[in-house]
Parts: sequence; structure tokens; C-alpha cells
Amino acid sequence: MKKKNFNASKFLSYILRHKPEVIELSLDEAGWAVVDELIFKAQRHGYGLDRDLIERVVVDNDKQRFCLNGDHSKIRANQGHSVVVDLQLESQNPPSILFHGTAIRFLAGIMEQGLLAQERHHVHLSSNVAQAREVGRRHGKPVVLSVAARHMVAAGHLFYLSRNGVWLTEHVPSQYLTLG
Ligand code: HQG
Repeated sequence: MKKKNFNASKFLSYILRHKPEVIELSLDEAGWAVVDELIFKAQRHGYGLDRDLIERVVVDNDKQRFCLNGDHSKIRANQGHSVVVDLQLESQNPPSILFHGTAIRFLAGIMEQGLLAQERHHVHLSSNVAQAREVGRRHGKPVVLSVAARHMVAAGHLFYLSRNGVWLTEHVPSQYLTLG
């Protein structure tokens, strides 16, 4: 069952963040997909998705990556998109320091250009070091950078908090970064 949920989570991430078109699905401008249409189109393309599985993945997901709307007729990813969506997040005041986990091999580029959103809409930041380290580990030997978030706010940068607790900003210039 765990494995089934894991596969469904991977599939939903792919479809709802990056490639809805592979099953001919469209997301609305806020990133929502109609659940019945998602199930129908997924099944038509050979992915065994049903309502129970979707409900379970939304609730059980380790990072709360997805949410359903009030009547559970629509689903979207909480963050991490590469497709253009407007999540309608309000900017918020971050803690004074946030953390970004990356791989040591990226450090030279980061110190030169700052943190870039790359394929995503935003740079992803954590309020806790352990979480940042885990994110970094996905890319190689991890290293954690501290981000002077309050100083960035003072300089006019905006921060957003996704529903699943990830801090987002467009770009972190290198002068706001320190190692450790
Ligand atoms: C790096 C997961 C060179 C950046 C996680 C990162 C997160 C640079 C990589 C979420 C750079 C992009 C996002 C520069 C940034 N030069 N490298 N100037 N600027 N980078 O995967 O933050 O499981 O797009 O440090 O938990 O690793 O998908 O971003 O290493 O919250 O829900 O370029 O993905 O969540 O990698 O991870 P990613 P990320 P999910």
C-alpha cells in the first residue's frame, strides 16, 4: 500500500506541477485540476488512479504536497510547479534566517549568481536546518546555506509561505547567503 501511495504521489507531482499535458489535462490559472477529469484522463492513459487513492495520497503525503478544495472536486499541488500557475499566495514576513539545502558541487555557481529558481517558479527555503539538509541530499553531498531573510525583506524582496510550510522567494542574491 505504501508503494502504491508513493507511486501515486510521484505521478500526481509530475502531472500537477510539471506536465498535465501528458494525459491531456488542463489546470486552471490557480493550478487546480478537476478530480473526476484527472481520474478519467489518467485511467485513459493507463494510470490506475481512483478517488480513494487520491484522498489517501493527499492526507498521507509526507510533505503535504497536494490539497483538495472544500468539496473535494478539485486538487492542486501546494508548491513546486514548473508550469505557470498563480497560487495566489500573499507575501508574508519570514523569520530572520531561513535555510537552503543544496549540494557542495553547486556552491561556486550559487556564490556567483545567488540562488536561482532554476526550473521552478521560486527558490525553496526551509525554516529548519534538518529539513534543508534533506533537500540538499537529493542533489549530492549536502551543504546548508543560511539566508538573511529579514535583510532581504528590508531591501524589498517578497517571501511567500506555501500551504505545506515551504518558504518561497524569487531570487536570493549572494550577499544574503552564508555557509552553515
Ligand atoms: C541549485 C523538493 C548552481 C539549488 C524539496 C538546488 C524542495 C544553483 C538546485 C523542493 C543555483 C535546484 C525544491 C546557482 C540554485 N548555481 N546551482 N546559481 N541556484 N541552484 O530541485 O530547492 O519533494 O529545483 O541549490 O523538498 O532542491 O518536490 O530545488 O540544489 O522543497 O515536494 O539548483 O523540491 O520538494 O533544484 O528543491 P530543485 P530544491 P518535493
